[in-house]
Amino acid sequence: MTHASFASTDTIRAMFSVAMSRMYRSEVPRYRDMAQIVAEIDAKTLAGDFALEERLKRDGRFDLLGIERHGAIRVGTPEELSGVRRLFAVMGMSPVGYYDLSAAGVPVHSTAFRPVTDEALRRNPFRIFTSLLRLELIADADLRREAATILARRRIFTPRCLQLIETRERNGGLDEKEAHEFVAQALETFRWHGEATVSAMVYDAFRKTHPLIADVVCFKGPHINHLTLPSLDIDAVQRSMAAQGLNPKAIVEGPPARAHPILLRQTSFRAIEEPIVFAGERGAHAARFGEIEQRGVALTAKGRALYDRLLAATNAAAPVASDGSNADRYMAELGRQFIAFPDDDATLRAQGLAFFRYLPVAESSSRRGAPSLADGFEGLARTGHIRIEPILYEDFLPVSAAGIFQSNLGEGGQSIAANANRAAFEEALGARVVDELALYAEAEASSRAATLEALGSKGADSGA
Ligand code: OOG
Ligand code: NI
Repeated sequence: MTHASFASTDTIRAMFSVAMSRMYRSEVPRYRDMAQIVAEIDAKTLAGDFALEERLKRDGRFDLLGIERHGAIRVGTPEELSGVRRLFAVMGMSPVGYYDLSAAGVPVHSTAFRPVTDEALRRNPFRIFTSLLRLELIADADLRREAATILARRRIFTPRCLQLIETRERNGGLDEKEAHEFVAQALETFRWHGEATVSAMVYDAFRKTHPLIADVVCFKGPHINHLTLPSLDIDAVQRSMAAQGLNPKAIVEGPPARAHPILLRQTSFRAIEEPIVFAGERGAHAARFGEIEQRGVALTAKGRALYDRLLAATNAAAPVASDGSNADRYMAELGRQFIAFPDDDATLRAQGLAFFRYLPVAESSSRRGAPSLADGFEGLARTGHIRIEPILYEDFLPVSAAGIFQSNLGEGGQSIAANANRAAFEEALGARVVDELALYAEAEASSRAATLEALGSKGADSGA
């Protein structure tokens, strides 16, 4: 039950995302440069497409331009993972989805902490992609033990942060003053620390085994490693980043550009080397980068299977070299493969490939007069009484995520065997992850029921 004097979880999340953005912009100057490019290209895109602004305003996305959509952290132990779960719960963020990245050679598994209701997503969509290091996938037993020992010593939450998490768990919410304090305290967990907790020698040993281990184990906490802005034209941002020397990754991850976007396209500028101090010596570590994303319609299990198949075929036919030299060939092959993915809403819907939201059209504005119950749902849609809109994909893609990891971790490290283990992840998390497909299916079904009810034709839903 919520209490009148509690700050809303949406408000706390919005405060947190603003605070994170401010902190990151002050810490990573290149991120400011990227944000500048994104803003310029958004403005240019809007100027060239008047209908776009109206569309964005209608679905609540216009006011969210220029506001971070997500960030990412990597934690080292089950205790840290369950701790961040409790922290994100204060802001109305639940773990959604299980991502196995070992399949792509990265020794982590992950979830996304995010708001789950349409309303909360509209108020502030900020989420944190969170990965748990899997030491059990590392062959060297001595190194594994050493990493575990170092991790067991660190405390990633301030004492006051833990108190406020407990207060919220006990009372069901935080008042406004506590909420402000909570955001300031939570920020400490994700801040960059320029001093490593180990010697340069230990760091190098971890780095050689796998660069991810060095990044997770050798620091005081799970520094935020990137923030991500939405873009209205990700290909233009990619070109502009390259032109301005921001060193973007070789390819845009995800599906190709389409008339009707699906899932999620992402790119990032590569992590920069930053000076750090090891016990006694100076060195450098590359961790932090900036990312942009452009989202499209959420796919059903059937649509997702088709996407996965076409992406795998692309990677088999034209794999991207680690130096990115054959990126053009990859992008051309991607375009060729995805010809097999229908690119209009009617076909996507008719073939059950994507999720849609339904809205009743006011009688006066529908062209065909009063809705007729006998027409059934599809009939009402055909006669313009129901508006059909794509449901936006709010989650992540494991192959894309692995590509983002790899372009920022740098070369080297042992190979990792594929080994998904959702049960172990949920055990560490201390909770089940929410099934993202169930969320989309529920959003579609409830909009359908509400639409029929609004049209006064509950009986018309004969399943047509
Ligand atoms: C997370 C990479 C995944 C995305 O957008 O797919 C991610 C990481 O590098 O820790 O954020
Ligand atoms: Ni990301």
